Amino acid sequence: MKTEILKALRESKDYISGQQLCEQFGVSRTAVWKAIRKLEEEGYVIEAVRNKGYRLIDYPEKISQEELGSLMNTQWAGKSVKFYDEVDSTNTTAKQLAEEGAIHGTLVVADKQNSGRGRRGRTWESPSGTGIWMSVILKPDIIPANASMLTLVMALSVLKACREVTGLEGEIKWPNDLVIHKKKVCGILTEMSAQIDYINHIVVGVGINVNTDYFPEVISKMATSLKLEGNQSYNRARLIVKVMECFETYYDKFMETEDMSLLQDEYDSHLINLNQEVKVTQQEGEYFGVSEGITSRGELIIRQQDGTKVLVYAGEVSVRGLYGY
Ligand code: BTX
Repeated sequence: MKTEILKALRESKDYISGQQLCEQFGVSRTAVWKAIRKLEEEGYVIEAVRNKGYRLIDYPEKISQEELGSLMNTQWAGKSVKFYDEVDSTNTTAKQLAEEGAIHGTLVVADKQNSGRGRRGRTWESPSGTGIWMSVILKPDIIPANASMLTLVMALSVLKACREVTGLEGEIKWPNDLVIHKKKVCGILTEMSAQIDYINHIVVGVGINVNTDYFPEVISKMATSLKLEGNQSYNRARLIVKVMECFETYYDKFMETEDMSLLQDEYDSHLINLNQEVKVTQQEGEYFGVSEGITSRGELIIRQQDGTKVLVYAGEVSVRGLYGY
């Protein structure tokens, strides 16, 4: 009820009367009043004027079930949202929910992660009150080999959403990082449960440093936040909603061809070190070459010094000069 009332207050340009809210949601005057009181306790500033009704004046910078539910205007991405104050990892929670039958597009968000995960067992710093730690559950009808491209689709979505909300221009470090001024502001972790030819579910986890002021010493040279780059705080719930809106659009484009054909040019235009020398580090060793952008399947094209073209599927491209090394 709180979510619906908040949404109605948000969408109304003028005062909205108690009577109108009662009729709209089929509840009593007392129920409306109680919901308004609860919202006020949570930090919403709601003006109440006799004979006119209620009007939302201000809202808190916090993420909550109601805040996300009342802001979300997407068709499917994040339409169903689960918010937690604290979890081990939103990817782990999302996987459990997916196994229990959560629908395609379900979004899991936490204010804090106790064991936020990066790739290959690395950790992801996820303190309370500062960042966006979230995972989207997807159940697409595509072959498992196409799933890893969804990391790229999400990278593009986060980049666009950050630009629209903050005006900051990020760059993509293939395949899964977003950097601003050569420091990491966002990481993406895509995990999948699949049979040989069938996907049970995919979880795309996103970590964005939004209002972080300080990082632990070990990552302080390589990490940044939107606040540190933009010199102001940003509303996390609004950014989450914007990411979901962008993701919905890009995902639908991805599904038209089930690859990056329609997104390739846009992705390349944001690729850090495009047409510059990069060092590719893989298990077998490392080599140098020029990054020439992605293929329609999301692989990174590297032109080696002898002219040979290599397609990088997995492994890590570390870029010379990036992070100061
Ligand atoms: P990654 O393996 O590419 O990056 C992890 C590395 O990034 C760490 O080893 C550390 O050096 C650095 N790092 C750790 N925390 C931060 C941070 N907050 N900001 C910048 N750099 C950091 C990237 O993995 C994928 C991260 C995905 C995180 C999301 S959060 C929601 C979801 N749940 C979950 O457990 N993981 C994902």
